[in-house]
Amino acid sequence: MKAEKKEPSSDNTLTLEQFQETVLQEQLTPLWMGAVGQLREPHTHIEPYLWRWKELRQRVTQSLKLIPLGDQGAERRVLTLRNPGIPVPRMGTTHTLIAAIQVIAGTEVAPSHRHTMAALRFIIEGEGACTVVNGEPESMQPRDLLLTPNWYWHGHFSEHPDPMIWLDGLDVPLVQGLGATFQENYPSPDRRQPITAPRDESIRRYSAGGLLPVGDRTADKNSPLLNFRWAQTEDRLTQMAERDGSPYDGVALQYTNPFTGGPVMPTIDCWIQMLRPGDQTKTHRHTGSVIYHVVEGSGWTVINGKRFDWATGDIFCLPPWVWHDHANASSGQRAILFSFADTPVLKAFDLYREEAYAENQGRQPVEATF
Ligand code: 1HN
Repeated sequence: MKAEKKEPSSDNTLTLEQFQETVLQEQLTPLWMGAVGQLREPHTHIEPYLWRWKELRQRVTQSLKLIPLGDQGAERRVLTLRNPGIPVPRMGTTHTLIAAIQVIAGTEVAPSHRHTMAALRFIIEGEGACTVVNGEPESMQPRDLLLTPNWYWHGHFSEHPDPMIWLDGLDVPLVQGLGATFQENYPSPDRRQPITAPRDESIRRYSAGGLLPVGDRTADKNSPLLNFRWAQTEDRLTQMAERDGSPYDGVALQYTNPFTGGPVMPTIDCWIQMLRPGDQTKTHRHTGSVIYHVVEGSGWTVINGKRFDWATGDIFCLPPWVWHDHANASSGQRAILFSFADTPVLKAFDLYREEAYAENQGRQPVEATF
């Protein structure tokens, strides 16, 4: 007779401990073993962190000499900023977004490609470079915001000996997490897309905000204005600063899609904010993660009790649902922060929440410095 072998899972003499141990091996997690605790409020492996411009600039400048662009080198000369909570070689400045620094110079060309990740570029320094977006060259000037939405062809070229350095922002970890990453190269032998539109045509057509060309309205969720020039942004900030300001954000402006009034791209919201001399905001927290770039000035941001002092060029990240407030360190100079966030995604699915810090006159205590 065949010896009868009893499966442990069918043994009704199992203790609870044996049961739990056994089912864990079977890829089953009893909800009563603590998993519910993870759901009471956001838990994240993302840490607040700050990258200093002095160091970033030095590294990106070194990369200019070490790695060529093109077939014998890199497709893009990019250093991505990896959060300490994310293991190598994964990408992530937060759990949904990445920031990166890119440089091109001389007569270099970064070949055209397209991908399902949405991208933005905030220009930091240099001159004489363009991004070609779906056949239209967008000229880059310091502090401009350029857009390269999901599945738009894009490549870069330089026409000036000096390096052009910019901040790239993309929703790479979000799209990876949703299992929707696709990328393809432009299908021509030299991988350069033909130029089919006048340079900066999107500025000509769409930068006046309230006045839009009849017949151009589309159902596209992406802003048709692909370059928000700094001169206009700064003018609006300066005018708003005379009277307005939020207790949590200072003088904050959202870059918007002129047709919808909504965010510039469906997954990424972009802001510019000014902290006037001596401004110090109150503390709040919200769902959604944010990456900040210091455009000008110096100050600090307190994140869950830790103070991060920043100066021009620095980049820092804010994990979701952390207490934060900002201050301008100067009593004479303005401070300006550019930021991008995943908030449109949260808002689209009714997951956006915001909470004010109640104690201590609305400002969290500082317990440590970065
Ligand atoms: C990318 O395609 C660009 O097109 C820049 O310039 C940075 C970072 C991660 C993944 C793709 C670009 C990027 C990127």
